[in-house]
Amino acid sequence: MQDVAASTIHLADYTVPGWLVDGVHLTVRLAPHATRVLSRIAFRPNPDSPPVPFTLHGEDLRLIHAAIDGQPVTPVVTPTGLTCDTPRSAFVWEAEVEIAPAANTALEGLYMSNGIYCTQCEAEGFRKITYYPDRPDVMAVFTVRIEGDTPVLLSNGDPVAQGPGWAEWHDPWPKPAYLFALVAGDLVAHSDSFTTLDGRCVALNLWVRAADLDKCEFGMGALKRAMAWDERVYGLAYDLSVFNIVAVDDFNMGAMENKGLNIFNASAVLASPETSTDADFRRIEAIIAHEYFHNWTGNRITCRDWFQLCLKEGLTVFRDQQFTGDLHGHAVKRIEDALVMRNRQFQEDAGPLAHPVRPDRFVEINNFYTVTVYEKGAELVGMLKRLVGDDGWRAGMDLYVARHDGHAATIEDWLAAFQDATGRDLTQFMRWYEQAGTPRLTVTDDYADGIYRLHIAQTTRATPDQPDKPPLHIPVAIGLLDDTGAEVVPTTLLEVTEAQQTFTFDGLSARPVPSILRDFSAPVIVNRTVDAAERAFLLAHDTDPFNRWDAGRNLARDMALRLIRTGGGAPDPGYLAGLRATLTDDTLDPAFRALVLTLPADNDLTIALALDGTVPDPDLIHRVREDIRGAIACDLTDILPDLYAAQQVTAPYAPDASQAGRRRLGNAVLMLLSLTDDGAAAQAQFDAATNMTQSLAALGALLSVGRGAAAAQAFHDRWQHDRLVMNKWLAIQIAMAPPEQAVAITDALTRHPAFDWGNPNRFRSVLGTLAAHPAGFHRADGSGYALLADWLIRLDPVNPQTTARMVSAFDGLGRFDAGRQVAMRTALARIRQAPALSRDTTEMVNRLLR
Ligand code: 0A1
Ligand code: ZN
Repeated sequence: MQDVAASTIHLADYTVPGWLVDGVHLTVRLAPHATRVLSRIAFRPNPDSPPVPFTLHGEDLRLIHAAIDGQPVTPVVTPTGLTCDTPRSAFVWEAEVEIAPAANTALEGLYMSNGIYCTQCEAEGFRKITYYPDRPDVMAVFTVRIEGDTPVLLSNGDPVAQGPGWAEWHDPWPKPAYLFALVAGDLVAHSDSFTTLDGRCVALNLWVRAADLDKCEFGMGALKRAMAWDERVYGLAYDLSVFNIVAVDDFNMGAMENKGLNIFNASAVLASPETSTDADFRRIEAIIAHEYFHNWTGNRITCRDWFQLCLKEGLTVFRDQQFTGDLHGHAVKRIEDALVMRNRQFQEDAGPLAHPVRPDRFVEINNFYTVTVYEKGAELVGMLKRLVGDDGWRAGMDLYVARHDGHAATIEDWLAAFQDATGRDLTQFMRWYEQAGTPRLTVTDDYADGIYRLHIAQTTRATPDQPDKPPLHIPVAIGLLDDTGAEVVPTTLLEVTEAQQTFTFDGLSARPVPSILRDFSAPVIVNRTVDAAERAFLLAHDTDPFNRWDAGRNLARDMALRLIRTGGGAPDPGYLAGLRATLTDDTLDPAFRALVLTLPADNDLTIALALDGTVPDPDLIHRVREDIRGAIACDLTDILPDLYAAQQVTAPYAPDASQAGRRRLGNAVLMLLSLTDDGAAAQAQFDAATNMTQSLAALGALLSVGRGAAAAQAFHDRWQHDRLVMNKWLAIQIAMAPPEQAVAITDALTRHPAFDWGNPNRFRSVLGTLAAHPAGFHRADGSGYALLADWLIRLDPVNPQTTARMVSAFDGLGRFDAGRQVAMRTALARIRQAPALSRDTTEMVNRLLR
């Protein structure tokens, strides 16, 4: 195990770079086992820095030679970089190094995926390509020459020249090394173009393997929609003559925003109705937009240091959420984003891995690409927008871009732009970036003599390293309804800044029904004792769609928690009646109705129990959820067949919101129908399906009632040559497995010929799906933990990043009963003892076990 404490990096220790780069010339001579990288870099001392020795980052490089101003030098080389005596004035550094992309299984730096050379440099991968000051506040103009015998040779920026076996690229926009990219391979392009608002024609290419050319059209359309949206909404246009996207099979994350050359996990860009679900289409569009939006929020304005990761990620997620909402409807999108927060981010906040949106220390920054930095980071941006209003938001964004274009910025810079543009004091708001944990608002109310008062108290529990939590500046949107559902006070933003505060509304003729935290206006938990009748009233009448949905979810949640606490029982008639009324209300968007039908996730219930001091029992939680599903299926048996039939789409498949919403509701109903018809409707749908949404949903429904064997085999036989579809085939068998069989099924699938565990998508489809199956993973006998640990120990030397991310599956540590705690600790201790455990995984295990 490594000495991690010694290598912890602290935000407080930031110092400006000692040397700046005026220009970079790279020549890359490609060969699978011996690629040569020649660099020529113009350095000058940073006038803002005291004199410091010249050091460059570098890892896994074989230095062939180095020179300064043409004179050979012999630097001192260490496993993490080199130092060298240099003049105290500007000079040109030259180096030649050798690397072995074919042996790079970590998928960081230059590596090979199915014969295609590609790079991943965020966060600190460039140092595996050549010696360089690999930090985001060193920005430089890059010129790149690639030499190789593949038909396509790509890098950032604009193409300069090319000939047989070589190509040159020049990126005029100064950038940090993490945005460098190179791709070379036997690829073909789906091409198109986009004309910017100021009339420039941009060539667009989506580069794929020839067999995937029929899966590019949707992604290209998504890119063009994103380009037009960013111009229209933010006045931000693309800034090069060409925008290239490349699909690769082996990739640790979804995609990467390299300047002018985005590299995508194939699963995040390739789409066709036969092989992709509606959810895939939506996700692909959002990721393409996300990476494109980074061109301004991340690339033109980048981060000063990696502690500021949320500066680009929170803002860019917020922008992609806005984009999806604008295109497909805000209500459903807001509910989905809130579900991610509640089911995943609140869990992270409540466990040993809790960290602020802007962390102040790390060992390995790759471990901080989290739901807290990304999704909670986006929530902070959304709260800021609510606080400054739409005009203030645009003024602040414009000022932020004008001030920091071409520079590396901080969260302080970000908030200062809004403070200066709007005059609002954001000092207290800054705490959101520094303070981990989910605030809890306790809300009570009273009414007398026409005056209604809301009392709001805020608390945030201690999190690792942060025992005390001063109050936050929380925008709480509320509305007040009368007993017919009419708004007596329309949506109003309350600004909660104190530990306890009272808000008064006068002139009311009767006690109103409050609708609190409308549109999920802040990432907080609201504690308010509300009876089922009031919840049912809001489910029927709330004028805020988010809170209308939330009323139904709270009804279900209160009921589930009650049944869990009492060990079982019958569901509330009030809940079932509310559900019936909502599902049969054809004025409501089917996607919204599908969301109302979705029960609170196991994770959500687990956290609620743990926060209230009850030790959650994963088996019981699962059983109660299943019992409720069974009761719903029984109670609604008279309406389900018609409801299902009404959602069937006869028009040719389109992944639009209208069709997708109907399929979503239809498939949610199908899951219930299967409980009462032994899977007959699901089998019929499976047999007739002409698109992946219908086919996969039917397979899932069949598997969920133990009738999926034949369908699973048929699905396998049809799709065994399609790597992306086979990921779905692997995952769904585990996701739908009964808890007591999930580990055995996972284990069996790891022996299936399709399980190529070095491929991150495959690994996640199998082990990641087990980790996301709460009752399957948290088996009382510890078998789920043991199986995951076995595989993580095997994966770590091959791919530390993916291993470390998946170790977070153990973050229930501290939440469950003593037996499970011991089993989790045993599994983690085994991982910790693995020989030469990576720094990535070591940090995660240590944070979990501290
Ligand atoms: N910046 C990318 C995500 C990303 C992050 C890290 C990676 O490798 C460690 C790869 C991609 C995004 O936000 O889309
Ligand atoms: Zn991003």
